[in-house]
Amino acid sequence: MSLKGKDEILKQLMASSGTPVSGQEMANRLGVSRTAVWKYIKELESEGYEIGSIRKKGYYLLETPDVVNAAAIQRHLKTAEYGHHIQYFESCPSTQFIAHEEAQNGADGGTLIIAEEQTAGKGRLSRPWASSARKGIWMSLIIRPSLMPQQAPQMTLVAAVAIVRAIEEVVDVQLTIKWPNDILINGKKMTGILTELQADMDRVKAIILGMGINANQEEDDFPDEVKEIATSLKMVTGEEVDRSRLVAAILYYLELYTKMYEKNGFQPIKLLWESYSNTVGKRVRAVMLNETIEGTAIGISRDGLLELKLDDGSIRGIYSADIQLAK
Ligand code: BT5
Repeated sequence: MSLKGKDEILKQLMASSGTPVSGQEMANRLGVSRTAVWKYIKELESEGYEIGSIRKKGYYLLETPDVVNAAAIQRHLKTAEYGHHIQYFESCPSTQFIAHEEAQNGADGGTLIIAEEQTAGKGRLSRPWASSARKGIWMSLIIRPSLMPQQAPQMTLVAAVAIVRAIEEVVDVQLTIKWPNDILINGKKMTGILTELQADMDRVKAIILGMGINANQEEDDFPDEVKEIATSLKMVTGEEVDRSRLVAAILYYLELYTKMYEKNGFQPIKLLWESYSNTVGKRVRAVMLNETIEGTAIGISRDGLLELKLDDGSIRGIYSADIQLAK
C-alpha cells in the first residue's frame, strides 16, 4: 500500500488516535525533512483537518473532515485486495472514465477511483447521474476476476447484494433491490450500479463497477428531474452516514461475493439476491430498446436474466431493460 507523503502523515496521525506524533519521527519514517512534514501538515489543514501541536511532543489530530480519500477509507479497510490502491478526486467528470483509462493502462485489480463530486456522472445508456459534491459516494472499482465475458452482467447483481449487505451493517434501514441495478428504500432509488466490461472474445480483462450511492443528500440536493424518484440514507434515517466507513464495508462485501461467484458460481448469489428483490412475484413491464413486454417476474436465471412469465404462459429471459411495476 504506497501512499503519498501527505497521505502517509495523515495515516500516522489517524493511527495514533490523538497521541502526539513527533515531527522528526514522521520525517525519518518518510525520509523527508521536517520542513516537508510541516508543509504536509499545512496542506492537510487547508483541506479541513484540524491538527494540534504540542512543543517537543509533536502533532495530533483534533478533527477529521467528512472526506472519502485514501487515508479515511483505508483506516476501516478489511480486504485482501480491494481498495489497496485508491485514486481520490475532489471533482472529476466521471470516475467511470478514469477507471476505464486506468484499467487499460494496466491498473491492478481492486483499484478504486473515487470522487467527492462528478460533473458528468452517467448511468446506463449514458443517462445523467446526479452526483452533488460531498454528499454521496461516487466510485468505480476496477476488478479483474477470472470470468468469461458472458458472466460479466451478473456482476451487477453481485454488486447489488454486496452493497445492500454493507449498508445494512452500517445503517439501520430496509433495502430492496430492483432488477438489475437499483437499490431502493421505500420504493425510491438510493443507489445505481453501472457495470462495464473490457474483454477479449473469451476472457474478461477488467470489469469497471460504477457505484453511485446517495448518502447524505437532502431533497434539495437533487436536481428537479430526480427529486421525486430519488432518496438518500440521510433522508430516511435523519442521520449523517460515515461515508468512508461505508465505502470500506462495501469493498469488503464486494471482495467476498466476487470471490464466491468466481469459485462457486452464481447460485449462492442468486439466492441472496432473490431474498432482497422487490421484483420477483410482481407483475412488471420491461421496457427494452426496441420493445416493451408485460408479465409476472418469477425469478432470475442461473445467468442473471430476469425471467418473466408472459400471459400466453411462455417464459422469457430478459437480458437488459428498465423495469416498471405494472398497474
Ligand atoms: C444507474 O443508471 O443507475 C447507474 C448509475 C451509476 C453511477 C455511478 S457514480 C460512479 C460511477 N461514475 C459514473 O459516471 N457513473 C457511476 P440507470 O439505471 O440508467 O439510472 C439512471 C437514472 O437514474 C437517471 O435517468 C435518473 O432518472 C436517475 N438518477 C440520476 N441521478 C440519480 C441519483 N443521484 N439518485 C437516484 N436516481 C438518480
